[in-house]
Amino acid sequence: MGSDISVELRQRFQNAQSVLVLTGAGVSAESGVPTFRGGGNSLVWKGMPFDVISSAQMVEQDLNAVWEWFDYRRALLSELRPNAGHHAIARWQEQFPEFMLVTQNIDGLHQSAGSKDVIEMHGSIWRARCISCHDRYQIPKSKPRPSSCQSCGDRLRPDVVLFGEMLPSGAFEQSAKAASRCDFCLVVGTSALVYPAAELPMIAKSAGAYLCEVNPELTPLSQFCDMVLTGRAGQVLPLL
Ligand code: BV8
Ligand code: ZN
Repeated sequence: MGSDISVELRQRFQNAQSVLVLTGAGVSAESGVPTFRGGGNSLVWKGMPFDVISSAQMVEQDLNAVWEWFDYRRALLSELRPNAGHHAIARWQEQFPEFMLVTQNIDGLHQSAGSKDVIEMHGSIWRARCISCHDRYQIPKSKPRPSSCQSCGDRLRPDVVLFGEMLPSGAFEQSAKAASRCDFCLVVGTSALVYPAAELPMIAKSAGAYLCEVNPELTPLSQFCDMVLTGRAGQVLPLL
């Protein structure tokens, strides 16, 4: 890998006017955050596959189980730090006339690395939302989460987009708009399986953007990319 980031790729990136970066769980892997599907096995919690425990249906069925799963993940995350990949992306923020970071991750590590105006398509594990009045509450690290809504007293749920749920209003539209305007789209650490996030690189491609993927494995997106950098985010992104 190393220095064989082609001159062409580096030139295209450095001369880009409008950059869209889309990240998935892989960008946090080197920080110690388990990915969902990497390495062929999918994350399981108490015998339930990840897309069962992280689903709208489970919030209806057993909200306590959903909180147990998210409390466990927040406890894991509170010890973890952004890696060189997150920091490289944060450094790019001011280097282009237009720059947008869209993440599928809910871990908040991009913000910890200094990225601003991050579009969190799937919400944030560090926020809770009231199931009836939708009031939102920050969940401080290593502190117990608020138990009920201060406005209406109803129960809270993670402010995260679960399978079968709509994305935060405007998140997809804003991301899709950036995708249709960008001239360089970098897709880092995603298996490109989850929609509608996985549509973004294709929107960029059809709008004429140069599409570059960074992933140790090939994905369904790889065939559409102008450049596939087979490697880890923490290794590759600082080289860009
Ligand atoms: C919706 C929050 C519509 C929860 C998440 C059939 C066909 C098509 C679509 C569907 C379908 N059946 C159902 C759907 C819709 C579903 C979907 O897309 N399912 C897929 C799985 C088939 N989508 C939804 O439900 C979405 N909502 O569509 O609503 C709707 C319309 C009308 C009315 C109502 C609803 C909501 C999707 C959001 C779900 N929430 N997360 C939580 O975290 O608990 S998704 C979850 O998967 C995470 O957000 C994660 O980010 C996301 C995608 O996974 P990745 O980020 O790609 O991570 P993954 O582990 O898969 O891959 C890691 C990659 O990193 C690998 O490629 C690996 O090689 C690479 N890697 C590893 N190490 C490194 C690395 N890369 C770089 N460096 C490294 N070191
Ligand atoms: Zn409320």
